[in-house]
Amino acid sequence: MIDLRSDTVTKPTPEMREAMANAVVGDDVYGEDPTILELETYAADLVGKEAALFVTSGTQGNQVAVLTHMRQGEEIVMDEEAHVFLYEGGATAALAGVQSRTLPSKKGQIPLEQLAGAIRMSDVHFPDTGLIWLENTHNKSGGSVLPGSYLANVAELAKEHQIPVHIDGARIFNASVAENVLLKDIAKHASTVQFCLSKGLGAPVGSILAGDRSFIERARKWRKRLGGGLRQSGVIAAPALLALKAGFDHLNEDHKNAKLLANFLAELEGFHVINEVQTNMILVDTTETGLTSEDWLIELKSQGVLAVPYGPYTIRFTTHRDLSQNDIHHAIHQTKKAWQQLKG
Ligand code: TLP
Repeated sequence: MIDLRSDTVTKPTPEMREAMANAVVGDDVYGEDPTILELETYAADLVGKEAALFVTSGTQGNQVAVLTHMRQGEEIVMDEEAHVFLYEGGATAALAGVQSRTLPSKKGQIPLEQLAGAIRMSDVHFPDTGLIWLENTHNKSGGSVLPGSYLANVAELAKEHQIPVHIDGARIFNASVAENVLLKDIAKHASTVQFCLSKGLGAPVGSILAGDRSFIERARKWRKRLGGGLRQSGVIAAPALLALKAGFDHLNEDHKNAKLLANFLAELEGFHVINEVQTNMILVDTTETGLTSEDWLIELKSQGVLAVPYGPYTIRFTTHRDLSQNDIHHAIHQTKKAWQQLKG
């Protein structure tokens, strides 16, 4: 099987497994796990923040951020296709009791006038705007990168209104590599950033939430309340630390592979690649084939290729570090077979 469902499907490398076996550990709830402490310090430095917290997942990192930044009844401004709005089970409402103000965006970029217009005035009738949310890369539009100029403009607006900005940087490494900018230069536009260790980097578990020291101390308490205070978690921090220290230039390969696959898919009659492939995702619209994404996914699976539906007529393909260029050539070959089967 060539698994293009997500970059979350990677398996730890032999080196990562060795690091897990040899990890020096302690009880992290007592703040005594040296490997976790090293990972948190390393990660904070990488994104230019004072402190960082290891969390179990991107979702937990995002939700701890919301809980720490906000109070019940406040409002978050975000784009209507944000992962936190679409794919986190309504957690912001269920856990933090906050309201989401969702606005249309182009590839994750809400036009600035609309963003400014959504910030609430002080009035007894209105919720207070407690947070502005950005996602980089932007998943639903196919891994789009938010330009530095846009981040800077949002940061300026937020500063003017004294509202914190959070970046859901589940794939911030892809953004950094695609634009050739330092992580720090992306993260500097936000008060807090969440990034995933278990996506492009290939670590098996975990994410990081980074921000200033006092924020991270309060976040630590929220993580505990959510059951995310782990004990000898150095065993899962060790492979992540290894992955971070090894650097992430290898993501360029994933991006090249995505372009290779996209070029092929665009040539299949009735398939339309609807995103500009900037990182590791390809979105294909199948409407013109007269078949739904589910129809295609069933046939693709029987040919040994896995992908996910991103709408009734949209398929997402995602490249990652467990797929070589040869695997992509094989996926192309098998996709051709699927096409011949259904349309040939
Ligand atoms: N995204 C997953 C699915 O949930 C859609 C994927 O396969 O892309 N923020 C962003 C931008 C994400 O893409 C994801 C995962 C998360 C947060 C949540 O991370 P986890 O899965 O670690 O909770």
